Amino acid sequence: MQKRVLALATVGLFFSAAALAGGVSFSDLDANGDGTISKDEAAGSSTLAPLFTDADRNADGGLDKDEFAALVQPSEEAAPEEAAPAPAE
Ligand SMILES: [Ca+2]
Ligand SMILES: [Ca+2]
Repeated sequence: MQKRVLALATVGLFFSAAALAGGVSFSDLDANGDGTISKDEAAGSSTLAPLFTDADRNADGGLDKDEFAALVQPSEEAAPEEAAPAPAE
């Protein structure tokens, strides 16, 4: 069991959005297999957790496959929505 924890910790060190695309699948993160990565499930990933709110584009509290795909592989075809005002203050 110790080995597994170490392996997970090591994965976490170089876990990035790019690594998400390369090494971790949607189903790996969707621990309960309900088709959505909940905030709790995302919390298991130190990289995905801080990205969660951004990635949850429809703000329903979970990442569906489309949202996850957009996160790990920013689409060249998707219409940019960067113009949306950010509630910074
Ligand atoms: Ca889930
Ligand atoms: Ca969502």
